Amino acid sequence: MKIFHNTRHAEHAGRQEMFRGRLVDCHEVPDRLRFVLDELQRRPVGPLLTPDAALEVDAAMARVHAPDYLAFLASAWQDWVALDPSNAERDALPSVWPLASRHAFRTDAPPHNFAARLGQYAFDSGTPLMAGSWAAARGGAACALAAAQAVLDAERFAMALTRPPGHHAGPNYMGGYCFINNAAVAAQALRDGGVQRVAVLDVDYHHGNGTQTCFYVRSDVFTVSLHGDPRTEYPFFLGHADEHGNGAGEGFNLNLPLPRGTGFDVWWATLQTALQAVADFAPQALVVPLGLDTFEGDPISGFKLRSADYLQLGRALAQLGLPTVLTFEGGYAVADVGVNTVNVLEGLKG
Ligand code: Q9C
Ligand code: ZN
Repeated sequence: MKIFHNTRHAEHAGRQEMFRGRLVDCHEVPDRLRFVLDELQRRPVGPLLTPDAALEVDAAMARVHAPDYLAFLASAWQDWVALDPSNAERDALPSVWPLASRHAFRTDAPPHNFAARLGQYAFDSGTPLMAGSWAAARGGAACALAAAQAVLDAERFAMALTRPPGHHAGPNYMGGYCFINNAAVAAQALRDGGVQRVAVLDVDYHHGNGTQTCFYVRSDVFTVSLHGDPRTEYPFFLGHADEHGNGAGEGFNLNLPLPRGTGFDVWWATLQTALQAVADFAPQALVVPLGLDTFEGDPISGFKLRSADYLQLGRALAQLGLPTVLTFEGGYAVADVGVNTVNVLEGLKG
């Protein structure tokens, strides 16, 4: 198993996120990835690599994200500081949104004001953007592309070990601690490399709204997500059981929402449904947005998985018998995220 890690991840280190009317310390911190790397030192599962600098990461991101969104991200920090020089000491968080066109706010007259532009491209105020966010997110996309390339080159398993995470980022928006959708970049890279059918099986606690949206009208990428019920859980506005895909994509999205408080037995039974759906699609490759926030000790989530359960998850994923790319998503019980992640990888390797 090849593991591509993002050497620039720590350049993204948001200070605070808005939560219910106040700023609280960020959950998505650089230590998360350090704990995984530390555990990989103790229990190596494969070589730790960095992506080849020759990989065409900008082209790969542009296959998933809109050009204006990528341009926004690339200059966002500089534009934030230009809005007010003292902003250099503060992370950027949005505070005004256009909602959707059905609410009669115009989308045909894009604002010049940076605070407005940030609101245009972000769906929550929990995703701080700072000086190094773009470099870190772009470095993560390179890891996703490298992992997809490794699988195209006949590696059975490859992981993009990177943060910030990606599965909440859509074609033209950030949110949920995510900027670039690494799983979508990997899935699209597999398609572009000649894989005809790709399945995405998202096991993060939160619905993979960004990935679902990237592929919602397509039949070549089947998206499945097993997550906390959006009626009570973030991201709230997508992830319901009746979202099956649209147009050519009808029947190629499956959501399996579960109530907050769900324990391993019910989660495991639901995972079997997800695995069967993936198998029925008969994909030639699999992408797994791997969130470890299903853990019982996670500070912001509500499932009750234990550390040993992640070995089982790894074994179950391996039984699909598919070339597999994993991306590192959520998981905020920082001291346990390394053990839980490497448990999945050990289970995969068998
Ligand atoms: N104070 C991922 O797991 N905020 N994103 C919840 C908790 C959003 C999670 C509020 C959670 C986003 C990749
Ligand atoms: Zn999550």
